[in-house]
Amino acid sequence: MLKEKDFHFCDPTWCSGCGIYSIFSALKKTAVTLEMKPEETVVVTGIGCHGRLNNYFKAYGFHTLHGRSLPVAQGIKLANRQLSVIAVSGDGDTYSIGLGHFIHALRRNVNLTYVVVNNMIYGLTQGQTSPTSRKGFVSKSTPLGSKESPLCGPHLALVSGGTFIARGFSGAPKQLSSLLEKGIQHTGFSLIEVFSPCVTHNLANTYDWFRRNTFDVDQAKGYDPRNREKAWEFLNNRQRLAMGLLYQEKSPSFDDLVLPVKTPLVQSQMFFDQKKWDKIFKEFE
Ligand SMILES: Cc1ncc(C[n+]2csc(CCOP(=O)(O)OP(=O)(O)O)c2C)c(N)n1
Ligand code: SF4
Ligand SMILES: [Mg+2]
Repeated sequence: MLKEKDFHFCDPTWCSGCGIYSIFSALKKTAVTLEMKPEETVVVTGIGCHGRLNNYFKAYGFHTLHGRSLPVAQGIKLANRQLSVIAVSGDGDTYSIGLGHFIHALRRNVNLTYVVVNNMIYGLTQGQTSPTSRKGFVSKSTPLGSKESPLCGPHLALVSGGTFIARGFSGAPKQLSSLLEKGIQHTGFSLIEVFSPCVTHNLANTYDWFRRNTFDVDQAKGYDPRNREKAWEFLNNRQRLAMGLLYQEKSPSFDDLVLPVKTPLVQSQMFFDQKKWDKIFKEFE
């Protein structure tokens, strides 16, 4: 049986105390629990501090363009359904430049896991306001305080047809591992947004801030992750941000609907009809 060290390629260089360390650890733990294999796993990342995760996690990796981890991850899964595909993105990567991909991936429901590292800031570019930054947030790009309302990823996921919507916190590693486990086992697209403090550039949304401003849905009255209305209600709480497994439904994945077998495309028998091909070519002569 593999151990966590088997998924550890090299030591990360994130700032000391960065929340992403905890996500890296939780991912290694989950890989061991689910008996995943490095050679059957792909970690696809976007651009940002989160994007370095695939350099450290021992598996196949693809460091894509800014906001583009989802098209690549979906393509990989559809080309080889035998792989476990985990995409890792950021709040800027997903909710700014990658927002269109996010919404379509939710309604498409390809069988993969999407982790959004939400530190409420652009970390890699050294501290600009992001779509999840709180109103009034002072940063290099909003020195007078942000005048825009923050966007809520899980809310968007719920109205876009998401079938697994969860939110974890890098300060709560046990819950995070459990959410990752459930997300990877879910059939279809699983979204796990993770509150992950950027200790260098975001001095407002600290570990303490998240502890004070969040609540766990599974402790709340009437909690049932199959209940869409309840999830909506939890997410509407503007005072405290909802955490945990917010919503899950059973629905066939896109891969199940369009690909009849699990054989990787590269090993599939392609039925090539030379006559049909010649006919098509003739039309262009
Ligand atoms: C097309 C393009 N536009 C802009 C950038 C500059 N850029 C790099 S990372 C980044 C934001 C990253 O923020 P986030 O996704 O929140 O990641 P974090 O660093 O916080 O993990 C931006 C705007 C880029 N690399 N490519
Ligand atoms: S800049 Fe922020 S997000 Fe990036 S590694 Fe440092 S603490 Fe983490
Ligand atoms: Mg960020």
